[in-house]
Amino acid sequence: MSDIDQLFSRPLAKVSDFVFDQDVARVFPDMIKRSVPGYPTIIESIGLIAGQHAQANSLIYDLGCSLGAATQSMRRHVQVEGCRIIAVDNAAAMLERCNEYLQAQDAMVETLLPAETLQADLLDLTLAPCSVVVLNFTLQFIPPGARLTLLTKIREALLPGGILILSEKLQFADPTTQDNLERLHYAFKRANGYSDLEIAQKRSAIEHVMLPDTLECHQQRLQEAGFAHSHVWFQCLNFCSMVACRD
Ligand code: GEK
Repeated sequence: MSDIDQLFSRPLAKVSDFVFDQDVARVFPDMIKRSVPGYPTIIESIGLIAGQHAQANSLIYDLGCSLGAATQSMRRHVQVEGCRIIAVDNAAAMLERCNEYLQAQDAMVETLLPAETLQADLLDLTLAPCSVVVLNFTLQFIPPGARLTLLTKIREALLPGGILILSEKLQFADPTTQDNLERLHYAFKRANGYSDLEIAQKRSAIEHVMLPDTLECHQQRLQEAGFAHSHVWFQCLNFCSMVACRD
């Protein structure tokens, strides 16, 4: 169903800012797997973590769901009664493809958690009370000035005992750490078949669109948003995932 990512393989006269359009939707599973170290492990583990924290008769949100990989994983792992997933993205092309994947999953497995998709900007979205919220590599695309407001909105919507799973690319304050992990990430991409040209053009396309923070910045912002506790449960190179607990 997914094509090989060759979007940046030819020299481009001008590299435009990255957008989640039909071309990206077509190659997205291949692109994210070859670009984000540990992505399959993170997706599978999101299902396990949600399975531990999802509460009966509650909502689960997958915010910035793309093609719904985290939603599909949670549908496989969450066992409690009466749960429902709302998968939200503002990109129509991504959601169209997400719906196809969810329908294919429905056709293969009989008893799955109900999931619906919603096209909306996360900054305009009103969240209903929920037990689990997933932001899997989404916050880094939200304008930095709006990130605390979004996290506060999530914290306020979470039920007692509720959690946020937050995965992000990390920036490092120490230049040596930053340089080492960035070079290792490029080596990872090269080992997965991306050329130096593809890596450079993708980097130009993304540099004004995806703005990573340091781990310390995330931890402080989560605290400011009112989360009682947060911890890292996964890190591979400069990519990490955290769990933040409401109380
Ligand atoms: C996964 N979680 O595979 N409102 C709604 N959606 C947004 C917004 C916004 N303001 N900004 C960006 N997005 C997925 C991967 S990708 C990460 C997430 C990446 C959406 C955007 O359209 C895209 O689908 C997603 O956030 C980010 O588990 O490509 O590195």
